[in-house]
Amino acid sequence: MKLLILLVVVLGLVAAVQLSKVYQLSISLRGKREEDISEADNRLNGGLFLAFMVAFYVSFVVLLVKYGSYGTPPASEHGVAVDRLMDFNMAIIFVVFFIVNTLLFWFSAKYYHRADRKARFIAHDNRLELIWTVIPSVVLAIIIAYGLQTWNEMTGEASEDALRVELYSKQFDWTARYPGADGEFGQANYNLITPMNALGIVTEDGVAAALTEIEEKIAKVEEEINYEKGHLLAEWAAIEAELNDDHGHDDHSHDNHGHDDHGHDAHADDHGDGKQALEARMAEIEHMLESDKVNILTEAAFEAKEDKLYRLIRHRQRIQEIRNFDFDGELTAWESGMDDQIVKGEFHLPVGREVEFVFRSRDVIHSAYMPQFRAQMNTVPGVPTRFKMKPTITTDSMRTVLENPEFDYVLLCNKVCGAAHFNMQMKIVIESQEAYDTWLSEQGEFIVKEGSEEPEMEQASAQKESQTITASL
Ligand SMILES: [Cu+2]
Repeated sequence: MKLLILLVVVLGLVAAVQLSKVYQLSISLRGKREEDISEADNRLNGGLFLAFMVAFYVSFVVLLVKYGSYGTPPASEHGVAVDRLMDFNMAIIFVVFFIVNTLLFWFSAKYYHRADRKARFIAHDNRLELIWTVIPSVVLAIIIAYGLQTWNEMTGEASEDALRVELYSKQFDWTARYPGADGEFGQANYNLITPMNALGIVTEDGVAAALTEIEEKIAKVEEEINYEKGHLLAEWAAIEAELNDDHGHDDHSHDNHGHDDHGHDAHADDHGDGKQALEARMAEIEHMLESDKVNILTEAAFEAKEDKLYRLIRHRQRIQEIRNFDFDGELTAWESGMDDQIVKGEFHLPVGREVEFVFRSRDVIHSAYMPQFRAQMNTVPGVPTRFKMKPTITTDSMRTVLENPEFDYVLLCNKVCGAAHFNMQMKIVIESQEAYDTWLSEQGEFIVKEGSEEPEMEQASAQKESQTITASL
């Protein structure tokens, strides 16, 4: 099909070239020069300009009527304001659009070239300069002032009793967090992100779990480094050489053999003890070489392992610092995260109550876009962003209004953030305060209990998530 279209385009171009050649031939046959343009030609072109203007305006109006609506009525308080702002801007743009284009095409048609007419030359006119400077300046100032006012209303301080919800983005899904009974979000730290603690919420158990996980990783890499066959053999050979060399002398001139920095310092102060220690180490190496933990690594892979170990140790240190820094003998900072409620797949909001959204991102810039509420905010790693809004129409009412029982509000990612960006969405349910309270009470609280299995909500939300994905596929 694509090939067919391409063929038609190519053949069309060939035909056009051939026709223009025929036209040129016919002109030269009539004994006219190619660049001679008659007044009839100019008049025709002028008329065509007018015809184009009319077609242009008709198509503009048709498109506006067909696609000009925003789809759904605004479902939030500030959504109404945003639509009003948009309509105001569009009204100004339409007026300017019609004035400018009418002048453009009308003048082209009216003043087509005629041999007996001479153009008037105006070098400068202060009055004109003033008009086309002052009018746009005033209009732009009004647009900016009006826009800023609306923006400030959306991003201004939320009221005391506003509901607070955090939306957390990562490639490629959304997570919503409710602050729980205490109304306070627990602090979060990216160093604490584990499969069980996807938002990195700071709690004592969370820190303990993250430390356990990192200790396991460190132990594994250390083992891989310590049991590298090439390095073990080299160390063994070096000790043997040193022992032979040392025979009868007290010579410590042998320096590091490139592996002693892993904590197996073979040097000792006392000659006899030193010899004993070296022999013990040799026996240990022989034993280690027989173990099935022995692995063989290239030099590059070995260095990569050492790098990894260094990074893991740094990571462990940062986790330990959270404890030193935040704990400080006071429990509240740790406790406020414990009753946080984390939901995936869909989140609920009560109708008619102000919501303050806080946005965080784990990896790249995403954008939280809630089209039916006319709301959008970038989510930026390391920089929490926020805005407030008040939903005014429940999901059920909107379904009735739109006569679409399938309708759902949706949170989308509006930044092309990677391969599965298209599927980065979350359902929003707007309902009565009572229904919302019931729903919220069914959501589990966030506590990573030591030795417990995966938190229930993680499983439930994973299920929901897979449902969403299947539904949208
Ligand atoms: Cu995204």
